[in-house]
Order: sequence, then C-alpha cells, then structure tokens
Amino acid sequence: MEKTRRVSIVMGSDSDLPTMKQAAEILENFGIAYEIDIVSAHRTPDKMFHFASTAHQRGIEVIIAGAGGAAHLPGMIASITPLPVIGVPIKSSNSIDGWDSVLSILQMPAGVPVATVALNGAKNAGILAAQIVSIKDQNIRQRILEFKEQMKASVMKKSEELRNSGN
Ligand code: RP5
Repeated sequence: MEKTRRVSIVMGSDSDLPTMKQAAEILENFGIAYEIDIVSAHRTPDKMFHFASTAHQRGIEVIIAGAGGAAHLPGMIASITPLPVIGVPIKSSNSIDGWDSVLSILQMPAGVPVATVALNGAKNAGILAAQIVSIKDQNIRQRILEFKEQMKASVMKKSEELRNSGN
C-alpha cells in the first residue's frame, strides 16, 4: 500500500524544478513521503484553488511552494489552506535579481503567514518541513538530530584539516 504523503511540494513552473528538487531530495533522505506538482497561481488559478482547499483533507501536513518573479503562489495558497506554508523565492528568468520573488513571498499581510526561506533555499524548505513533521513523529525527530550531528562532524573535520594544513 502506498504511504500517505505528508508534504506537498508545488511550484509555479517546470523551470522551478531544478531548484525545488532540492526540497524533494531532503524529504527522501529523511524518509518522508511527499508529492510534487506544478501549480501556477497565474496560469492555472482553478487548479491552485482546488489544491489549496483540499490538501489538508488528503493528509498533507505541510506545503512547500516555490515561485519566481511576481511570486504569488505561496501567499495565495496560504490564504486558502489551514496548513503551514513554506515559501521558496526563486531567481527565475523573469526575476529582477531575485528581489521581486523574495519580497512577493516575504511581505505577507498580517493574518496570512508564509515561512519564507532564502532565495533558491529549497533545501532549507525541505528541512523545515521535516522539522514540522517531526513534532509528532519521533523517528523523523531522531533523523533530524542525526543530520545535525553529521553537519557538525563535517565542519569540525574541515576545521581540523585547515588548522593542520599550516595556513
Ligand atoms: C513564475 O514565473 C514561476 O514560478 C517561474 O519561477 C517564473 C517563470 O516561469 P516560466 O516562464 O519559466 O514558465 O510564475
């Protein structure tokens, strides 16, 4: 039987996929079942509305939404769904230095939060989604603790190598 998908990754265009794949890779590493799709606030508004209004009924716990330029997708989804939404600003072909994407996702009005990560920060979006899922899942909590230990060990190793290199 297929595992219930707990995280939904959506993006405005297939051109966002190379960035958004990083969130998917993180979820795979943590063993969290997810779905991934293209949902555009501007080009497929009906699909966006249907997705945002039904995701919680399908067992989804967190939504990661990425978009570039006039990046309305995360905010529009957040205006409809009761689920937490993590927004990933993307430096897309129609983006001016990425600032338009960042500000479109970050500057939400009071009452409709979007947890905005850094420009192209899909990896952190995946980690944050895993941390939200881990609130009620001890296995995922353990994997996140191990991930942090690995990160620390990697930096400590590089630090030691640098100090021993004579530089
Ligand atoms: C946004 O416009 C998408 O999220 C994408 O980042 C950007 C460009 O889309 P394409 O023209 O590459 O399809 O809506």
